[in-house]
Formats: sequence, structure tokens, C-alpha cells
Amino acid sequence: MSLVEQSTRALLSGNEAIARGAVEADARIGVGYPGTPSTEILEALARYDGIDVSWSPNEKVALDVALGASIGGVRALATMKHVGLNVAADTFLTAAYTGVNGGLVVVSADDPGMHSSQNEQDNRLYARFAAVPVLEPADSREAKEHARLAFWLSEEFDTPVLLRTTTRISHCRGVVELEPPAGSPARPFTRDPRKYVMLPGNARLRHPVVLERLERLAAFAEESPLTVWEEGDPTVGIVTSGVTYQYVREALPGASVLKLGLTYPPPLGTIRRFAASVERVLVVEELEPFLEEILLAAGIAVSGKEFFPRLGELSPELVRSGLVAAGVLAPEAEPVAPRAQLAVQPSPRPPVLCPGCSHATPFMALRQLGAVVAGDIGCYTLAALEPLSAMDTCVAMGSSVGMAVGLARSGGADGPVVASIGDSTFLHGGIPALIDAVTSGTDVTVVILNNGTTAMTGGQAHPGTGSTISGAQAGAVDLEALCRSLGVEHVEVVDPYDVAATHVALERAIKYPGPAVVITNRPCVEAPVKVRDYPFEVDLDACIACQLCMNIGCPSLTWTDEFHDGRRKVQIDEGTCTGCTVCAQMCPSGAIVPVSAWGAAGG
Ligand SMILES: Cc1ncc(C[n+]2csc(CCOP(=O)(O)OP(=O)(O)O)c2C)c(N)n1
Repeated sequence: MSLVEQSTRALLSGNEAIARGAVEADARIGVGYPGTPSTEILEALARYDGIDVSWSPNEKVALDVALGASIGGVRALATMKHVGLNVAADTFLTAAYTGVNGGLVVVSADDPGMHSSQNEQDNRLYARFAAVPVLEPADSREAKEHARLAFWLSEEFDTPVLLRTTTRISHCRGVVELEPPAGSPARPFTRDPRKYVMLPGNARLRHPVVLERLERLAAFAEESPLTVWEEGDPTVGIVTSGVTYQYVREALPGASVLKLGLTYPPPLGTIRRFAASVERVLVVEELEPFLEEILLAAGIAVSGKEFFPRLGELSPELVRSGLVAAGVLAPEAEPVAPRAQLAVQPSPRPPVLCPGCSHATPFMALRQLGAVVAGDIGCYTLAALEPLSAMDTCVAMGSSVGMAVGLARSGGADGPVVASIGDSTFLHGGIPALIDAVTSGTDVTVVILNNGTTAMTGGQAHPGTGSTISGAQAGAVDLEALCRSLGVEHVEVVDPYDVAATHVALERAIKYPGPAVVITNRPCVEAPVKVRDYPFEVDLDACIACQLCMNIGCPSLTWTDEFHDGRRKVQIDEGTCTGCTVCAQMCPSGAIVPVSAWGAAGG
């Protein structure tokens, strides 16, 4: 029994609370693909007994598994970040037609402000698109309650349910009342092809069911405890949801507020009555004017995005400025408690690869080889920045390979076309595009940066790691054998810590006429445990200040105040150096050597 279990209350992040809600709702299957800010939901779920939890190769597979489990009769949870729902959208939109057996809840953790994402999108729009209900918790307590309720709602209305959070809800902590699992039994599996086989003839019969269900959901919304009407100052009423509710309460404590937990379909009757009870209505919502447009279309006079930004995250300050712009607050009104300002502003620290990261050398080689590099999403995307500056495109997970094929076929690229893709990303979405390179016979090189983990999101297992989410052993995909089996004839495996060998392997692959793959094999320095070897130092007497080592972009290398021929010499931070030897291999004067003290100690 864990600490959490011993008390009836716990301080949980929104993500942990969702996991707890799923457990209390007797979910039996939890699946997903990592992605900030959703990742910790599944990691928390895997710590509970009695639930089958696994990472899937991608979000669509996760949703397919969850839908299959639901049809099999158990409650299933699928988790992903907002862009993950784009990957799973094909299943998601038609799962709205099939409906469910056991409850099916899909968590979309959105990232307004793009703290850790390639775009910002408001996935409430998917709920409307698919005609499924969407729940938006406003804190950890609600995250658990909504997760629990979502399973009930799913079974009651025979629909997948979207549980949408945003970064602040996912990662902030709050007190949550813990309850025991509800004890609901699994449902019997029944064969029902007219419901589950979406041939056009069956799907045509299911679409009206979806629309009729939406009407019943709208009626439920009117009565639901998910809608919270807080009576206050009648001069203005605020309709809001999710974390924005907290900002509104902070900026305008006395206002009349209608907090929607179920934002699609919204309770239009209640909102109409709320609007009639106040002089004017403002909709305060992050990202898209989702509720605002629905309310305007329903003839309810509201305003919103006129005063509150559509871009990025909202904050108490931005909500307050919007309220001032709307004339609800006087400009001189008491400001929201200002954020603490540091007396000394820290100098900007652009993101960099870790000391000893195995991703640096392939990109140094690609730049030297004049390659046009279609990049992908992962730690290695940092190769787009100085000093590596070796990436020309990066759009969505797995896109690098297909985009490289397109760039090559365009004939417009002014250098050899190379796709660079991480191991997790390749298994997530790169494989079909490599098949395309083979079947179209396109002359591209694909570099699979195999560090044996999903590093960017915190080191999760993937199908190539040979381990499960709980650390148990699992079958592992052999990347080399996989590429060969897809028909790639030129496949080379290289250690990226060997600078010369990496360069030569890439040169050979680029010269090979047709699709070629280079797999750079070297475990991530941070996973599963920090990898460290003897650190290196610079013999300043021998350093000729050529600064070649600075091309790696390793944060352990910094400038000194010593000069040679007017150029600065470099030094190595012993505390962070991992002893990867890459800089030593590049040093033409042999000035980079193992730290003498370590050598003297004999290891
Ligand atoms: C569709 C989608 N799902 C999830 C993510 C979050 N994400 C970004 S990169 C990445 C995988 C990185 O792993 P890998 O390709 O092995 O590269 P590494 O970071 O280990 O270098 C993930 C899961 C995303 N951006 N898009």
C-alpha cells in the first residue's frame, strides 16, 4: 500500500489525479504515447495494481487498443498530448459512430503557449468535430472527479468521452479526496457488426444515432453538476472553463460566474438563464473562441476574444487586462498580485543538447557534407540551432522521412537529402514513409538517432527499448533488421561517439544511389541512469584556440580568458563532462585529455 493509499486525501498533480480517477472508476486498460503535458498520467497509472498499462508505439495505436478493450467490455483510458489526437483522429472520429461497450475516455492534454510543442491547438474543437462530449476540469480535484464521471458518461451515453486538460491543470498540484474503486464489473462482450463494423451501410445508420445522442447529452448538460453557477455582481457575468476559471476568480472575485465542466455540448438553456440574470456576458477562454462562437450562433449576446488574446496561455494578468479593456475593471483597480521579480535577471539560456549527447556528431557531419536535412521532433531538433545549425525542416512527428522523399523528388534541394529521426519517432510514424522511399526508389538517406529511449519526454520505453512502462523486460524491435525487411539495401550501424566513423558512414550512405539508412547507436546519457565516464580537461598550453570543439555545442565547453593568436582558448567543466571523447577526437593539437587527477587515482 502506497502513501497515497493510506490517507483519504492527497496532494496530486492534475495528471496524477486523472490516473486516480481512472482507478476509482475501475478502468482496466491504460494506454498512450508520451507527450508533454500528458506523460505522467500513464506513469502514475502504472504504479497502481490491477490495471494493464502500456506505452503504445503511437497515439492511434493507443486509441485503437483502448477502443478494442472497450468493445471487449472493460473501461479503457487513452492518453496523449494535443497533437497526439491528430494522429489518433481517424479512429477518434469513427469511434464516435461505433460508440463503446466499457467506458472509453480519451485524455487530450493541450499546451497553450507551446511550452513544449510544435503548435498550439484547442482540442475542444475535436469534440465538436466528432460530436462527442468534452470535459474540462479546473483543478486537480475536478481532474479526478471528471475522470471518474467520464467513464460513467461514456457508458451511459454509449460514446467516447474527451477529457481535455491544459498544461496548468496537468502539472499544478491540488488536494484531492481519495475514494475506493467503485467496484463496477466488466460488461459482457457481444458481437454486434451493425454497431462495430463501419461499412458505409452501417455507418449511415450510426450517424443519426450520434446526432440524437448529442441532443440527449445537451439535455444532460442542463441538469449536470458539471455546470457550476456562482452568483455575484449582476453587472457582468463570466462564462468560463478549465484553468481560466481560476484566473477569473483571482481577477474578479465578486463576479457572477458560470463555470462549465462539460463544454461540449454546452448547457445552452442554463447559459441563457445566466445571461438573463446579468447585464452583460463575457466569455473568458484560452485559445479559440470555442464557446463564444457557439453562444453567438445560439443567439446569446456575448463577447470575448475582442478583449482576451486568442494566442498563447491566459494568466491572471491577461484576464485582468481584458477585463479592463472590456470596461469591467477600472484601470486603476487593485492589480492582481504581481509575479515575484528577481532583482538580478538571469542571462538567457537557449536550450542545448546535454553534455555527452550522442546526437551532436551526426549533425556536424551532415553540415560538413552539405546535406539538406529534413528534421523531426525529439531532443535532436536542437540541432537546428547554433552551433550545429544542421536542420532545414521540422513539422510533425515522423514527417522527416516523407518530407525528405518530397524534397528529393522536387529536384530543388541544393545538397544530398537526409532525414534525421529519433528511434521513438521512427517507430511512431517514420516507418510508412521509409517504405515509400523504398517503393518510390527515392535517393534519400535516413539517419535513425538511436539513443534507446524517448529522451525528450523524460526517457520512456518504446518498442525498441525492450522494456515496458513498469521496467519489465519486453520484446524489442531490431531497427536494422526492420529497415532491411522493408527493402532498404544499404543499412549501416555506427557509434556516434566515433566522429570519423560517423562522418564516413553518412558519406557512404549519401553516395549510395537509392534509399539508405544509417543507425547511430549510443544510449542517451540521461537514461535510464546518468552515464558518466572520466571527465576531460583542456591542456591550455597545448590549446591553439582553433575552437573546432565549439562546433559540437556541448555545454561543458566554455571560453577562458586566455588567448592564442587573438582567439580565445576553451576549457571543460569537469562537473558536467561525461567523458564522451567527441571533443578530444576533434582537437587537432591533442589538448583535450582525461582529467589528470582521475587518471592518477587510477579510476
Ligand atoms: C504526435 C506527437 N506525439 C508526441 C509528441 C511528444 N514528443 C516529442 S518528441 C517525442 C519523441 C522523442 O523521442 P525520440 O524520437 O527517440 O528522440 P529523443 O528525444 O530520444 O532524441 C515525443 C514523444 C509530439 N510532439 N507529437
